[in-house]
Amino acid sequence: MIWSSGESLTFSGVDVKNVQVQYTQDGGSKYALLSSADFGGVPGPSVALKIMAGAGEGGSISPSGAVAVVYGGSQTFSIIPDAGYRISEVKVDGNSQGAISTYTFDAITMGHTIYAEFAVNPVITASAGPNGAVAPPGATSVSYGATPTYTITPNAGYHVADVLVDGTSVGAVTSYTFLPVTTDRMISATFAINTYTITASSGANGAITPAGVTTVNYGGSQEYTITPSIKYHIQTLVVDGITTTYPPKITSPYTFTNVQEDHTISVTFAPNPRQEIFFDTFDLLAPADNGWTIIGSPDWQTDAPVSGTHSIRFRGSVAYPGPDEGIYRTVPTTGYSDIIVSYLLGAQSLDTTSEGFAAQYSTNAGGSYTDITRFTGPYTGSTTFTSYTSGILPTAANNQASNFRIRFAMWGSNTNDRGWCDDVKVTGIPDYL
Ligand SMILES: [Ca+2]
Ligand SMILES: [Ca+2]
Repeated sequence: MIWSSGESLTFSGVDVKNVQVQYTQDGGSKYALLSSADFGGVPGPSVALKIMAGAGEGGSISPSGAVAVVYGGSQTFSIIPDAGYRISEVKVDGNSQGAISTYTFDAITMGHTIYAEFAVNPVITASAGPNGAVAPPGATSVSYGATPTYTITPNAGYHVADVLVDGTSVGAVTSYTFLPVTTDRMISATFAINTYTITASSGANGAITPAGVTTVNYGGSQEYTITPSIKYHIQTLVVDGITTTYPPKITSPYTFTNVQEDHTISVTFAPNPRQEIFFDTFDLLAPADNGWTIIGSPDWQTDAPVSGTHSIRFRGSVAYPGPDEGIYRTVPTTGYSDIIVSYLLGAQSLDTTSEGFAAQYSTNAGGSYTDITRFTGPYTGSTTFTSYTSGILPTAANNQASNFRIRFAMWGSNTNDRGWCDDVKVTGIPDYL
């Protein structure tokens, strides 16, 4: 009701104890709370019916301050935390109401207080070492009691080495979910480069280096040196189950690059093929024109016996011991082993033990000779050419740059004592292809 100054007001009711009066003074609206003691006269400006609303650091309450309320009315307050804060407690008239976000005063008959307090939300601080990430990164404010999940992601070629939560290892995990978070927490991860193994092996007669298991970092390289034994070559190279059969002259090393998985490499070796080092059929050049040194006067002849168009004939003389006639030459065997000499020989009229015809070799530049084949009288063999092949000559014949010689020599009493040779061949096994 509205009344004017000077009017009298009558309140009727049972046991009226308090009446709030709103009145106008100096153009402003004011309130007075009248108690039974005041009935009969308004004692001038009086204490208004108010609710004192306040908030601590980290949030606000709305409305706030001295909130004028109507007697018998109601008033709702909202409690709003700032970002990163939460409501910790709301006290109404000094009594905790818990962490509530709204509170309503109903049937207000007296002044009240309401005060909200806030607390900082827990913060999870995440960090990552080089070569990986933890998400979400950095400091993240989380709701009180939340159970956030963190993801640990290594860079390509790396893996999680360890994850620490509050300084304690939880293993090399890629995901971690916090139990309800009520305090500040920390999570950190370290990463390590991936490593792979390369397993190398070889068959007999050669080696691969490094042999066995070698560890290589992600993206790394590893070179293998493949070394056949002397007189052998790489036959097959098997890399990750794929076989390459090498042509005889390829012995290159093998390199794995940008390693991103385990590998295997194995190699087998095969003997080098025997090769011709020297061959003279005497058909195109006279011996003196093909590097031979001549002793006496052997014939470069075309009449029988003959292989091809020409052969060499030796004859004895009265000047025993000889050799009366012969030819010899140096055959470099550098780079070759297991030397074998072959030739065609024939002889006749070797009647006495002082007559003979021999194929020989020397490993000391003619300082001494060793017989390979010798006809010594009395010899009744055929004058027909017969093929002869030495066994593998002693190791001293191997790799002779200038010392290895072959010689065909005749010892006889007269010119009827004869020997022939043709198709002189020296072969060896190359040490390396
Ligand atoms: Ca010939
Ligand atoms: Ca004779």
